[in-house]
Amino acid sequence: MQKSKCSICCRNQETRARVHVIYTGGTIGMMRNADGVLAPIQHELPKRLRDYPNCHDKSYKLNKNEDLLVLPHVEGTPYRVLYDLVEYAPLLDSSCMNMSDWQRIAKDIGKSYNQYDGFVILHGTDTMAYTASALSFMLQNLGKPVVITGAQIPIFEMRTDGRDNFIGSIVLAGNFDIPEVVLYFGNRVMRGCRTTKISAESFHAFDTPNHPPLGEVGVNVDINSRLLFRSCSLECFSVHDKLETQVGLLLMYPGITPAVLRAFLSEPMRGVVIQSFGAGNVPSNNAELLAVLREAINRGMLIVNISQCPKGSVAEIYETGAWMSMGVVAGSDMTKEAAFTKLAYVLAKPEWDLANKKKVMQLSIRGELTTNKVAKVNDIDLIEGVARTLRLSTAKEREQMCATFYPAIVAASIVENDVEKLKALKQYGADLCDKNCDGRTALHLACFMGKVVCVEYLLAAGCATDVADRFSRTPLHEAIDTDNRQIIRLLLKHGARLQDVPEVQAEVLRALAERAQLERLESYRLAGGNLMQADRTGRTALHYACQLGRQDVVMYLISHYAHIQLQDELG
Ligand code: ASN
Repeated sequence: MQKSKCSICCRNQETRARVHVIYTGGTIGMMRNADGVLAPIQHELPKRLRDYPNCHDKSYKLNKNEDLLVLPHVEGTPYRVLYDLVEYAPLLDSSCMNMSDWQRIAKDIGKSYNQYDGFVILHGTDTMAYTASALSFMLQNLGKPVVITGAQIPIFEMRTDGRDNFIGSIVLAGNFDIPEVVLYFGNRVMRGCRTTKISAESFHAFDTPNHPPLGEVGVNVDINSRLLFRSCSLECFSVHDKLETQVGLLLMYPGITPAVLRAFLSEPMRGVVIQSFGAGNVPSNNAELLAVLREAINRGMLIVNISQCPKGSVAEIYETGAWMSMGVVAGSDMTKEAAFTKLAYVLAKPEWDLANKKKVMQLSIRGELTTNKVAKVNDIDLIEGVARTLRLSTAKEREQMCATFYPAIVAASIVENDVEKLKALKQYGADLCDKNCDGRTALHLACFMGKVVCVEYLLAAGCATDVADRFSRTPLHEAIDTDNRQIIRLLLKHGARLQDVPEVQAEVLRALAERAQLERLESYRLAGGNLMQADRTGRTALHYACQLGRQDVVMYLISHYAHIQLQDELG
């Protein structure tokens, strides 16, 4: 693992990493009170941690002014992790937490971001997935691990999951390049905004139903780095500490009345996540209910539709899902925790109008939902960004880099049928007529993909029509092989000519006739193929079609022969 050490705290101490632990409450630090029930006890955890040999190594020599806890060396990890712990007052059972607590945690991380290599939040399990999701959104362009954990049994008890969760989290935060808010519980590292609590008793209390865990801590710590979410933005880390509090989460149930729904959606509510049935369905036979929803949307309320099934996403596949076209945002496969906290975050962005907010709700901004659409990064900006990051200065270096990037971006633009991007690339200096290592051009690809507008643009931009690749195929061959007559005509209009020599033409025609590929025969003819072309033995496609009894092919060929002969007779 490549870990960038914090230059402030780790100067001259190559093997050290520093982690900041924020203790908010939860079972992990609870004890039985006078009534015999579990409650968080102020100051106990920081005091006792020093006496647990697997949480603090007393033999480690700290510098004079350092008042830190030291994790004993963990085999297979590169750094010795030193940590400090702040305890919030009052310590809370997470059921008592609200948005202001998320804001406090986010701000505290923001304040000390540069002094630590990673952060651990000790938290109750009941609302941990909400806090993890909220932090995922509030901590923008995060570049360090923020690990949230807790326990089902207090850390002070003999049998506890708290100690493993605590130690594992510190190891992760201090040693691994995980630029995400993750929830660590029951040996699994999970993306914070994908988690949900699934058990009040099991040590495996959390799951990420629609996304694989990011890693597992067993004999080894296995992080699947390909699954990690990394911010693509060139902006630095920042905390967005505003949240819209007038948001709600409503579980749809059979028989819900319009009056209940109206009450829930009434002012001052600004956004609501509705957990609908199955794949996003509501009672579409209840016109009054639908009218209440429509009215709220028309008033400017942002309604997000997610499924109450933990697995799968919403989609308009039933009549009962048609309400989504009213202007409801489809929340894909987001958990209720992610959808709710994302809505609070998005609604608190003054720089976005409602249309933008709706758009962002449907995009994956922290890996919280599965989508086919990706947030569009302007490719040109991307090139600029890479050039800046690599500190490329000479024109030659930039040219080399562009030569590497442009073919891929040109190809992607054609696949997306995005002529505007092709124009921008041309303006920026991309050579749209360039060949790749197979001698193929953008025009080959556009013809093959049947992207008519791109073909038109490339031809108008002066791309050569008769470039043959290393398999002797021209753009015209691509159009023939996809039977795209519109493109065939366009190419011919711009001077393309079928370059197959007579023997090859005869060969192609024979194969098409034998296989009775009438459509292809017609495409080949339109592209300039000579249907009467004889092979070396003097036989034409008609001979072979007759021989095999391909009646339809014979009819087709004769009609064209007759046509040609008639023309000949007419002179
Ligand atoms: N009620 C506790 C809490 O959420 C549950 C726990 O932490 N296991 O604070």
